[in-house]
Amino acid sequence: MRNKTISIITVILIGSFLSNSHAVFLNSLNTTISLGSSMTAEPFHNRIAADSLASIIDASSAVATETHTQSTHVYVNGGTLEVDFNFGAEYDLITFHFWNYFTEGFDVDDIDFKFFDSSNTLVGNIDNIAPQIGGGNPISAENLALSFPTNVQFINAVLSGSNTQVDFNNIGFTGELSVIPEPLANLLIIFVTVSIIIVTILAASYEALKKKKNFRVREASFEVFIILQ
Ligand SMILES: [Ca+2]
Ligand SMILES: [Ca+2]
Ligand SMILES: [Ca+2]
Repeated sequence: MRNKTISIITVILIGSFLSNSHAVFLNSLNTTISLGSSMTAEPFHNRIAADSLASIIDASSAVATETHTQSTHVYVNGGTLEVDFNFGAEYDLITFHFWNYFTEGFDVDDIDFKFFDSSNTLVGNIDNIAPQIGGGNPISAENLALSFPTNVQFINAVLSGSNTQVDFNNIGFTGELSVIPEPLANLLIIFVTVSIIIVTILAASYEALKKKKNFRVREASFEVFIILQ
């Protein structure tokens, strides 16, 4: 019974690992961000680059709100902002979340994305995304389900404003880990299946041996009992 339970649990665990169907919010826990190659070292208006970059990806969830202040916003006064994201693994992205500034005078008006897989090969791009202005202060995310390419590990993003003002609070993505390559998945399935068969055979042999031993002990006890009689 115990062996059957172990086999079932193993199959369920491997099945859920292979399906990778768990959507995750990608923020600073699983993402790093850096300035794009076109940027100067300190492009932000009143905050240092390290603090501004960190605050782009610090939303705790897609539904988190954030209050715009001089120490939470990300602000380029006169120019564009280019940033690079790295998720550490390939994801199939589902939703883009953006916390834009809440008036037209400073908000982001256009975003261009380039998507790359784990080998840094370009797998797609989405240009001219026009986000809405943020909904008041605190700001809530606008959620955009875009036609993302699959197997995305790196993103290059260029944000601009029609009046060269770029002000926003957060960027986030929701995605699922991309399916592991088929040859590797097949190997894993074969390995697990063989392991389960071996464990089941060994367990059955052990049970049989145990029964045989118990029978011999009972037989010996019976013989002793007859002699004593
Ligand atoms: Ca932030
Ligand atoms: Ca604007
Ligand atoms: Ca706008």
